Amino acid sequence: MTLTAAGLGSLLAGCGKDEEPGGVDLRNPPKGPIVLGFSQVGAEGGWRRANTASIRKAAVRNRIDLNFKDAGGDPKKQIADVHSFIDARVSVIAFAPVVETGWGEVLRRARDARIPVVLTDRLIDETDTSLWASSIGAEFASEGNLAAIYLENDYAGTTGTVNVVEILGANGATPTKLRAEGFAATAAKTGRLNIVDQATGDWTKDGGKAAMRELLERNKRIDAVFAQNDDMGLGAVIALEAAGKKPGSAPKIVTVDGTKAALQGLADGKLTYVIECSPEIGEPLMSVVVDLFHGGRVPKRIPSEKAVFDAETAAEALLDRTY
Ligand code: GYE
Repeated sequence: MTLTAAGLGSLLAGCGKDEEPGGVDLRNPPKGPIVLGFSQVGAEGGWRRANTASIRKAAVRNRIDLNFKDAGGDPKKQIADVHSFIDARVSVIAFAPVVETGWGEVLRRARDARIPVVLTDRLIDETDTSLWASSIGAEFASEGNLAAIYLENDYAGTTGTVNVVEILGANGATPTKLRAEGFAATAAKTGRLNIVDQATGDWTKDGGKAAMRELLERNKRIDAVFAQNDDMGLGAVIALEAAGKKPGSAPKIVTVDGTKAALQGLADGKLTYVIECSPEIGEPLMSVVVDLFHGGRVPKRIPSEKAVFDAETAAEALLDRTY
């Protein structure tokens, strides 16, 4: 078993105020190998595939046995998968929740079995925050804030309201809720951006295309589109072009994620801005898993990277973007 520098560091450092203990008795340290039960949302698009690849690669690099299960977007299957990790007595459980609700019972069972839990990417709706040791992911409300700020800036020096439609991710997921809240909060501050309509695109390209068609039917004037992820935004581009529009300028389109396909769309002028939400959380996850396995303390919250791309910065980032 290899102990990474990060793992060793926090093992020796002891505990800070915002840190949570692992479920392990230090007087009786566990012996390797470390087994991580990881439950993934599914394979709905480019971001998710890159997230899975990052986790698989980091597990190999950190000599962690990965018991990987794909929930296929089904919340019931995902909870059953987490139960199966407890039955298998894995060392640590991590999961990216399909939806926020329904987690109390299985997580209390994991706690009783002294198996530490890490949330990745999304959050859950449980008031007892001791049910998980750490969470790693993006601040989704900030991504919504940034999308609105960049869009609004483009209209500086002009007058009148800007009609925006929103393409939402799947119901019940943290980024769907918080990206919408962040966008709406910033839009409400100045009143410049007028959110006239919303449709659900389920995170997929096809879903985004169908949602955009619906929005075009229902709304005479659309100045801008906020698509909550790249895949849906790229689907919207197809629907807009089919309707004779010029996506990227009329209407403008802002998306979130930062996949290669979206950066290419930006460089080609078909998208206006892309807010980055990095899927590469495999390494920080494995570092936390190693620390928990050894009974070390870990930060309760580990934020992931973000940035904003336009056509110019996208062309640069494309040179080394792998997903
Ligand atoms: O934006 C989307 C994926 O939870 C941050 O889920 C993730 C989101 C991401 O399906 O593309």
